[in-house]
Amino acid sequence: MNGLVICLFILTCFATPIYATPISWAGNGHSYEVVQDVYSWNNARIAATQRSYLGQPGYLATMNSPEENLWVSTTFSQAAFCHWIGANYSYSTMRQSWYWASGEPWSFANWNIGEPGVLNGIENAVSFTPITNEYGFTWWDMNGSQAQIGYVVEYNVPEPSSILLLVIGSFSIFYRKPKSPTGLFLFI
Ligand SMILES: [Ca+2]
Repeated sequence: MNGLVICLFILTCFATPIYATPISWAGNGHSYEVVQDVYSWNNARIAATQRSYLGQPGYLATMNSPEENLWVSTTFSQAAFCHWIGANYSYSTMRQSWYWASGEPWSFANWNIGEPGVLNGIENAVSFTPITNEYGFTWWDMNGSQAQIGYVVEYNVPEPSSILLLVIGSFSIFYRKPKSPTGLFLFI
């Protein structure tokens, strides 16, 4: 699928919103952002690992469930379609299958109708399409050496509420009120 041509055409028709910071999904506590830069799949993969958020390195996003795919699609909407995600195809005789570059198990796919084409070893990388179904953006397999208009990054960072609870918990462990001579805590 020559998705790049289609994506560039669609982008001329729609303004895409930009998000300043990654956004957290309560479903797994991970944070996500879209980066609009014209990269091949492998260069996008490298660029994603060089980004960081709250001290955690990024990686090309993995859609591990219908819920995750739908959340990313609805949260970022037009900013995310036609962007690379972390799926790639291995042509090694040992593997010959789709896999996530992050190493996570392959448990879900949301191919567009007629995909994946694979096309004799040419279409080996995956991007969102502008077409949605009940699980959000469907996927194209594309020639990973060609450029796509951006990529989606995922970070394994806790939700902000979890970080706050961790800080409060740590503070309560290290902070103890002084005891009175009778052994009771002084409430001052
Ligand atoms: Ca994921």
